[in-house]
Amino acid sequence: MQPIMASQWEEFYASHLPPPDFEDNRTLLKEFCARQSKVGQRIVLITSGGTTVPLEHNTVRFVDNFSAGMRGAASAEYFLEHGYSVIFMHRLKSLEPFTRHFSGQKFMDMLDLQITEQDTSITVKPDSVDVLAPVLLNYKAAQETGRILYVNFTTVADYFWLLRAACECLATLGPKAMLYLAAAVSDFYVPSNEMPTHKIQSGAVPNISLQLVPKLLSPVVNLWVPHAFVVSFKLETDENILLSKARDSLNKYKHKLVIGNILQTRRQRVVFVMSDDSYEVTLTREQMINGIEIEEHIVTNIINHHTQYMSVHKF
Ligand code: PAZ
Repeated sequence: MQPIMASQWEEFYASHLPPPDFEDNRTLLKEFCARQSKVGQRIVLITSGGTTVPLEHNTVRFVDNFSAGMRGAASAEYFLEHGYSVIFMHRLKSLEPFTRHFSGQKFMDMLDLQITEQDTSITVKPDSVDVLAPVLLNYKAAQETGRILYVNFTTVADYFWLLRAACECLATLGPKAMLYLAAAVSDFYVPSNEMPTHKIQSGAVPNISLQLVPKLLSPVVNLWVPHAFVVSFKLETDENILLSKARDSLNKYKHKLVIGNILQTRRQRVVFVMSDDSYEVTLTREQMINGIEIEEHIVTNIINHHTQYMSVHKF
């Protein structure tokens, strides 16, 4: 009898341990999905931010990428506004829904400090109330209704373990589950058995050999959540290949939708690629000046496709 060959993604799991907080996150994911499923909620799993590739087991140095997590964090807010429950699976310390509006010094600049002999108080500056209030209102609504779960990853291996665990929980929701894979996942990694244990010394130029990270879309679509509405993102820097790369990905993995974007223009233009159609979603200059975010339009468009998908795919 021929031995059964493990696929590349199976080998990746076999050679990378789960992160230390994995079992806790798995429990949180299970409980969250069970609660949302009980009340008939639609759930979107949003992946957001970049993964790191450690160069040492005791990691001092790692390979990273540009992703700030803006796409995922902004989209999470719009999905919540449309009544979805959200699993926000993000890179630790990348942008998060709601707090993203006040990153850096912005939050401090919104506050006034009054110190008297009797007491100390902090108030929101009058001209900042209009900015803070709507965000705070939406944040509190999401928290109080328990419609958002935050889980985080750092390395590409953490991402792998969390994604599979999230899919296991989402599978029970059938077509009501959506995957919105906006994270910028590393394409290359240093195999565990080729990685030094300790910090690479600075005396000599290291010779680092990278391997291809297996693509998870195949098990996601075929094994883990075969009934879910799966949306992936494709980032390129060369406009000439964007559409063909997006279409290649759709043809290969047979999921529902690929959203293509170009690094420099990703905040104002994306292209939706489906099996039978493709179209652009863009912001005008005026919309950008008025603070409209492209994620608002991306999310509205996707929800229309998801609703249509659910109407023909009963579970
Ligand atoms: O995180 P961000 O807002 O800075 O950028 C978003 C993005 C470009 C990472 C996302 O839209 C995307 O294309 N993600 C997939 C990248 C890829 O693997 O091709």
